[in-house]
Amino acid sequence: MSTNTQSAQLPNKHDVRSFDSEFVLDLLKEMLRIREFELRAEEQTLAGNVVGGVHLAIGHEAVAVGVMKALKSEDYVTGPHRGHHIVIAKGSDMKNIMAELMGKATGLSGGRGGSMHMADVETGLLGVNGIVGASIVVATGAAFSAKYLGQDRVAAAFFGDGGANKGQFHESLNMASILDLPAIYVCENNEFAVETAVSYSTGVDHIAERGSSYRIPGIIVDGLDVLDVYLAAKEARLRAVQESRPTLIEAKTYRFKGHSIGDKENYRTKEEVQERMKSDPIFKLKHQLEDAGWLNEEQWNEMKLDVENEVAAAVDFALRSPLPDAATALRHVYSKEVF
Ligand SMILES: Cc1ncc(C[n+]2csc(CCOP(=O)(O)OP(=O)(O)O)c2C)c(N)n1
Repeated sequence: MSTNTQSAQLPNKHDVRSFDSEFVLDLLKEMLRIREFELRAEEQTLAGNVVGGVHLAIGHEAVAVGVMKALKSEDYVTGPHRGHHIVIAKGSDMKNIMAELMGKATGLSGGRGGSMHMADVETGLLGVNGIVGASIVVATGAAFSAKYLGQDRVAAAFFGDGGANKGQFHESLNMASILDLPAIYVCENNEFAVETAVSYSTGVDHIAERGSSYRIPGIIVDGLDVLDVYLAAKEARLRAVQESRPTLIEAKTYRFKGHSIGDKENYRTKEEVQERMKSDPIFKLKHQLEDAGWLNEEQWNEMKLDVENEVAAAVDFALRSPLPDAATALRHVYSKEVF
């Protein structure tokens, strides 16, 4: 049960008390689960237990959690190479996600995809993808299929500011507009594509402005504020379901870690990162909850312990899991189905 009385008014992103307290506490826990997973994934990578490249999404938690809470479980989601937060927020089991990072048979994609290529059709996750821009195209196709089949579901694509400079972005938004597709395009603008600053690579001040070229509403949100992201995504889903029209959301965020583990980060200063970390989305919401009287130190410690235990169990499971049988290496390479 909620501890606050429900207001008949629409929630206000500046006032945490205009939301249901349990709902907001859940947002906090979801972000904490992602943060803890990422920190332990980094540790496991540095210990040599992870195969392939790993791109951490520390700083992006509010984007995935805010969008996913606005979606229904049957909705489709795609994501880019930086995707652990998306996979966790969509609802996949952390044990299988950690095992996938370690290339184990129990991994979400049977240990064949690694950090950048996880899919979970059961949860509607059509895959995170190492090809920059590909997530946008796949979600556009999923939105088309949902509309064509008359299903009451939408498709959301997550991608970076670099992804928004790829041809697929423009082709997809144009197609979604002319075909009236129930699609939500979520640009996680973390200001860099590897080492290239968005101000250097992008011909507009705000990526959301590009929506107008395709008659698509473009919404700018504070990607470090989960309530702001949630409200925009809710509006976008409503538009997708009621009007079958797409939306472009630009979430202004920042990645607190390097592009991938091992990045020397010569393109920005330590001071800049430290300054930006003062806007940590998790601590922002924690303070809002404390100010509202909905969270005290004891409850926070309990929440943290729960999350730490869950992630520790995932690491343990992954470490103990077997590698895939070498005899199955060619399985899934070719499809037997012919359409
Ligand atoms: C088609 C393609 N080109 C280049 C790359 C190499 N690459 C990997 S990540 C990346 C930058 C992506 O930046 P952005 O889309 O802003 O996402 P971010 O890493 O900032 O989350 C590039 C160029 C790739 N994976 N795919």
